[in-house]
Amino acid sequence: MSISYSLSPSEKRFVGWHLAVAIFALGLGTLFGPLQAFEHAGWDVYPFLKPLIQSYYQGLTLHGVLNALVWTTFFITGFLTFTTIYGLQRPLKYPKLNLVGFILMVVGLVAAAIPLLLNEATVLYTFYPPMKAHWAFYLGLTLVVVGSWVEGWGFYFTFAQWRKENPGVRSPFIAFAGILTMVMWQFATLGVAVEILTMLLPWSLGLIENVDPQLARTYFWFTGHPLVYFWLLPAYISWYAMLPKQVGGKMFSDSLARLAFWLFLVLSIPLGFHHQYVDPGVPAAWKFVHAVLTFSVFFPSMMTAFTVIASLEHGARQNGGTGLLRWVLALPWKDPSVAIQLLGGLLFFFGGIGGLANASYNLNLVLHNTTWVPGHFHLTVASAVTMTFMGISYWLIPYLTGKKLWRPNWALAQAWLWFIGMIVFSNSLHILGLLGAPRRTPLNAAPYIPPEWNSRLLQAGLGGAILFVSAILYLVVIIATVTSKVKVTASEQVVPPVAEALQDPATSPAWLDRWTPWLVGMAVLIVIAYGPQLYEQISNIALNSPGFRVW
Ligand code: HAS
Repeated sequence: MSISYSLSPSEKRFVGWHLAVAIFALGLGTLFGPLQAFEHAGWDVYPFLKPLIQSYYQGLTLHGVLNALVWTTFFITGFLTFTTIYGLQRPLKYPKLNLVGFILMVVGLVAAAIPLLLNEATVLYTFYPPMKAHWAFYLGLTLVVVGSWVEGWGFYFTFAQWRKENPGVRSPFIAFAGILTMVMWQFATLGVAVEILTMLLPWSLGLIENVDPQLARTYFWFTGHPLVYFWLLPAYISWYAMLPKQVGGKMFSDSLARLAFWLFLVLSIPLGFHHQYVDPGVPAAWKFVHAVLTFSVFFPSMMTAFTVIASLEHGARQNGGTGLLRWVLALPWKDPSVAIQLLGGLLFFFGGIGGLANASYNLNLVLHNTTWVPGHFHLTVASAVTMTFMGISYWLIPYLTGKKLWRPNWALAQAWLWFIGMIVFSNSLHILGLLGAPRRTPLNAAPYIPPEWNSRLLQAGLGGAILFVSAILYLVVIIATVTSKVKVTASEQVVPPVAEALQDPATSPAWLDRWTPWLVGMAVLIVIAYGPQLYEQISNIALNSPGFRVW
């Protein structure tokens, strides 16, 4: 079924505002990335940024919060607004509710940004206590999360209305997958909501004196791990259902795509202890349970790899592609939106394999807290996810604004530079990690650097420089597109790419379109994997650590 629906001008503006905030955050946050890389290479510019930016750690916190939290959350809520409206081919049921959600997110962002910029919240993006930030930072983060929930409720009302009017009809994939992502996020963020509301906020306001850092970490990673799938699933929506159309093909299997999303719903949350393998307060048996569940979430990712590549191959063969692997060359590599997503997917193979190394307990003891970990997440969130979001923006922004993408060749160069820069950068971090270099450390200032790290530190600086050029190119292309005076003609209007499935989705099993069993499965698994430990840690709560300002 091809979709001919179009968003109204106000809906386009609404989605566009989400993207504007997201891209602004990316633009600002990404500036600090190369500064960290340059510091490693011995070109420390932080002393010159005073009094604006006080330290490496303030820069690192801004980088992590703006890129990992703000760029992603705003882009995703905007994109899911699009997939809900466009997928269901109907306006939001309560657009004002969604507007309230967005306003809450923006107010929260401003509230968190003030202490961040004033160096009052230099606690990195994981904000582990006992490092203590200004209360406005915690309040701001809470408002961003609550605002995204409110937007999610708007999607649910819209979906419920659609379902009422279309009983028995298979839900359109992009709307289904977007709403599922939001449901997962709403359950996942309960951890951080409890952490902030019961501990960090009252503590920072002076209502309680001390916190329990172990319990806080458990709450945090209840959210922190599924957070990575909240970033990834919108990219998967594009890979499963949009990229195939962009390459001239069809979605290889609607059923497999749905199954993968259901598995992510069930499996994303109950595995946070793989971030806490070294925490003394979590018993080994529970670390083992979470390790097993971590390896099970590998399956939907491999299903994704096979299904998406099958769709790409189908598309490439429609364009005359032949051979066992030569068909790859028949993909539209000149289209920047396609190329950047393919390159992001290729990097994700390596990020995923690194993730499996992290998840293996014995290896984790070697890798944890080394630069290997940022090496891993620059291939996942900063490559697969960010490159896909950039690729989406290369068609979505022209669609929303009615403007032509400015200089597609520049956008193509941007894609390849990000790819090359990330290979250089993440390779150096992975190797440095294996050599024992600690993460979150201004290595240039460390007195213990062995000579064998030097060439890799320089490599990190080089990668950072290439990524910096790519980021600037991205911003230039987007700003020039939005501000261009030239409107497209009717025949040049972008039609959002939504692929048809090879087989009619109506023939796929009905249980792949039923929410109850999967929601129950998710809840049961969370209770099994987290219930006993949460009970144990809460009943033995040790509020014994005062706050520290280590910056
Ligand atoms: Fe991770 C730490 C384990 C995936 C992000 N991870 C992190 C942190 C972040 C992060 C931000 O077990 C650091 C947190 C912090 O600050 O402390 N991660 C995994 C595992 C996976 C995984 C097992 N991570 C992700 C994704 C992320 C992300 C996705 C962001 C989006 N991670 C860990 C562990 C740690 C960790 C431990 C803790 C480390 C420590 O000690 O602190 C798996 O889900 C990965 C499975 C994925 C694959 C790849 C499949 C390949 C596909 C590509 C298809 C290709 C296409 C292109 C479409 C096996 C789907 C084709 C192109 C053509 C041209 C044909």
